[in-house]
Amino acid sequence: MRQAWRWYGPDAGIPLDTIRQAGATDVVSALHHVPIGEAWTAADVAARKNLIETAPAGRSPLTWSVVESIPVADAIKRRGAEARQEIENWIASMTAVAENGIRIICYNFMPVVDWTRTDLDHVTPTGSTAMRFDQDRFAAFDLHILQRPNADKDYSDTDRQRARTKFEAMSQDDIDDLIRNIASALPGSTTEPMTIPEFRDHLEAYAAINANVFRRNLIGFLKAVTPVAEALEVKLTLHPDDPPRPLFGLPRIASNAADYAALFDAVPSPSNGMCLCTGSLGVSTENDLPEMARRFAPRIHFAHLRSTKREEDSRSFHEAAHLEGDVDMVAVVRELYTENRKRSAGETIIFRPDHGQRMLGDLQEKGSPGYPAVGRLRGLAELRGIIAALEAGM
Ligand code: DNO
Repeated sequence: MRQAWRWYGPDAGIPLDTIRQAGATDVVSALHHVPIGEAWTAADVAARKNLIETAPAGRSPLTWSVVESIPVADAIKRRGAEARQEIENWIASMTAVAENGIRIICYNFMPVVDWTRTDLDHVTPTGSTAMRFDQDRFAAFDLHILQRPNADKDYSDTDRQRARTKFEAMSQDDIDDLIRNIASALPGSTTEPMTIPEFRDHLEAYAAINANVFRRNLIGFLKAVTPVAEALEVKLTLHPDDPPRPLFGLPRIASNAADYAALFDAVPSPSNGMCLCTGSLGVSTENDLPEMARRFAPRIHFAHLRSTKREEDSRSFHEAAHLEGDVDMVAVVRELYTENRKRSAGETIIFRPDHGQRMLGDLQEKGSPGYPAVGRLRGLAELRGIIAALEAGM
């Protein structure tokens, strides 16, 4: 399995040598500076590729093998008036990527908000910090800060009481922090940062879109893009919802095995693939990750490997160390490794250590939340250990 590292580009403070020293050979990157919905050009992709792949004398080569992500514009998700044009633009971006020899593209289809956390630096018992989703803080945001109409219907009396207590104990700084974490969009997010009034407008635009409609919109998108992807020999990998359940009353439709099965049935094209993100899917008790890895093995071209730990209330969770938490990582890697051995060299599954806790030198850096150098290096090292053991026949 090819080992990769997400790189946010030259200004993000992590030099390419970090990737080499971590032992990865492959890079996952995107043109984060291009506004969502604007078509990428082959020249722009080539410039980024040059930056990644032109190794200084004496350094080992790196390959940009996965694009994560080409964002899917909101108009496509809602099938709004601009949807056709936006799909054309998305296809143009995919073509620019393929012209540069990159054959795996990750994307997601989450409405209004992308991956969501309430706390970015929750202190763990080792002194490292982890990202966390605290259900009560989330509900406090929804009910008291966003003040979403009818939000109270989504919570029990006890939930609402707990959210109120949480909210009343918050300082203005806490509130600002929570707004930044949820509405301002985390790094790599493929949705636009929003003010609270914009957030409400966005939700309003989804008022008539339930899970069935939303799934139909995704299938419509896939039917439009997969024939071109096939011709370009590109694999599209849908990233799961994070967390894998509806938020803010919005539908989410890539949260479990049944969701993915429905998409593969509706659009059987071999270009319709999956990014197995164990951290996102692992939050739900209904997802058996080794079983999902086995069931969808031929569709998996890219994997995000990390673990989460559900907390007492079962809806809160934090990002655990890669071999801790609720995910049976050894069993998942074994499934991927087994699938990978059946494939030809050009078809290998690529994985990256997803996220990492902030530790050691990370704690002095102001890097991208979720993407510290040392925490990810620890994650990759542990995953490499599993692979080495499998390779040795253990
Ligand atoms: C968070 C990531 C997301 C993910 C996109 C995929 O760390 O998993 O940013 O890359 O949602 O489109």
